[in-house]
Amino acid sequence: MRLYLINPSNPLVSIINVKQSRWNRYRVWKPLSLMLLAGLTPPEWEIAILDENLGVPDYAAMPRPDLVGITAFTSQANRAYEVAAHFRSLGVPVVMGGIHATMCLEEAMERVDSVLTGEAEGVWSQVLKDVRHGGLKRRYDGGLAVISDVPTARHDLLSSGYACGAIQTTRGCPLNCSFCSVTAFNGARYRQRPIADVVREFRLIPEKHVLVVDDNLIGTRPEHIARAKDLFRAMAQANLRKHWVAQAGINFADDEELLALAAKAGCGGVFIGFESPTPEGLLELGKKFNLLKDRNFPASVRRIQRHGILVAGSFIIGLDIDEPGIGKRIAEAADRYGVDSLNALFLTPLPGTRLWKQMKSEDRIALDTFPDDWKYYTLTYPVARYKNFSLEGIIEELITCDRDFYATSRILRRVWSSLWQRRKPLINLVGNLSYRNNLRLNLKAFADFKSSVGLGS
Ligand code: B12
Ligand code: SF4
Repeated sequence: MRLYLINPSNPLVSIINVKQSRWNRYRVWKPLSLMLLAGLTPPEWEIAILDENLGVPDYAAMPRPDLVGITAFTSQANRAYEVAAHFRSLGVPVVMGGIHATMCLEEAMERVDSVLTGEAEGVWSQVLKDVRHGGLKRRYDGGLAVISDVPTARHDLLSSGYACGAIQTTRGCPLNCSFCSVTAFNGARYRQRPIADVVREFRLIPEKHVLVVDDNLIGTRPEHIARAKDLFRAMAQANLRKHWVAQAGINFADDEELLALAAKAGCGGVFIGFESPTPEGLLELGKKFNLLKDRNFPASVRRIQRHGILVAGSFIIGLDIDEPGIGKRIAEAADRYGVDSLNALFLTPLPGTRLWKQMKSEDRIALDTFPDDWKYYTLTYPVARYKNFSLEGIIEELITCDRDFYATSRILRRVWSSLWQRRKPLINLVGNLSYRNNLRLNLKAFADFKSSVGLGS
């Protein structure tokens, strides 16, 4: 029995042809869900994981599979349906799973043979049995898996073409930000994998650099932090020799022992969602957590960096309280906080989130020709009706934000300070130049976007 597991591309994101430049290997990330699904699949199935981000395969020239499994974030949904249509026209059954199919069940059910909502661990073997017996059901619901049932992903199946491996050590997030799909998918349940499983799996990752895909690496409560410390201790003890980056809350900065252990375990960088430069903005987004303990952001960032860990800061633009000039204000805040890089994104109503429900009820979803418009739900295009901005106006704010933060004088200051603090100056320089280079690509992408949504160029 032959199984194809497919990660569809979004041409607006996958502007990169990996084969054109070695550096592009650093800009594609492994689809861990498919590697994990492969880990759940019994050996009688011959599996190929096909990641369209490495180039779209010539499906017609490939042997006919017995089953196709497709994953998709919302931004990949319409390409997922195109791929599904191709295989269904050959009579091959197609199962879809992942965040988009879970949040937009009816839409997906109209376009594939079967949808698996929630997590696959508890039901995937049943799906495969049903396929063998010709009795595939229209819907399976995996709910939330028992965390110790998460198998080791098949790292051997996708070993070339990428600079970084991927692993997951926790699922979910204890917080509940209005714009985020994670709590919509997981409930507010935060689950931590057994430490021995994580260490064993780390050893199987062929790459030296690893993305830890957790939404919130350390959690919020004392017991979460204690377990994170135990994990880092075990990783350091196992002498894994991996360099990894992860996402964490700003509370990562609050515990010197945690930081020292993370650095010892190989942590080289952390993505932190600052979201808004004002307390009102944080309240609007449901991220009060960042305001606790009279937080001093520059001091927190500095504490993390002192352990040789780079900080990438993320902000959201287009809140109801944001006013013209917000782009400049975000760039100034990020500079003041001292982050090594800035990722500013448009407020985007993703299906299933509180923000989606609110904007839908207020008729504020601007790009709503679905599934086609899902391709713009990358957080890098404005897709809603923003309170104080036109679509053109908000694009200008984002361009100003990026131009200000990545101005040559600011890049040089950041690189100088990382050199002075012996904190990966080369990575800092390359990272900043790469973001700056993207600014040109973004201008082209915005011009194309404006003409396709009828705003002129
Ligand atoms: C790693 C990651 C990335 C990586 C992608 C790596 C990759 N190629 O997969 C990078 C950094 C590139 C990325 C980019 C983006 N991401 Co992202 N990302 C994640 C993150 C943190 C982890 C994904 C992961 O590996 N999870 C681990 C796996 C095991 O979990 P899983 O995917 O849910 O899979 C389980 C089930 O869903 C199910 N399943 C999944 N697929 C399938 C398929 C079949 C056939 C079956 C049966 C079952 C099944 O079984 C699995 C095991 O139980 C998630 C958050 C999250 N918790 O998922 C956000 C997340 C998926 N990303 C999100 C977003 C918004 C984006 C971006 C659009 C914007 C951005 N700038 O971040 C871009 C778009 C990329 C694109 N190509 O269009 C949102 C998506 C929401 C949505 N409705 O789509 C999430 C949920 C984060 C959030 N805060 O809301 N992302
Ligand atoms: S802290 Fe991050 S992962 Fe958690 S709910 Fe907020 S945005 Fe989502």
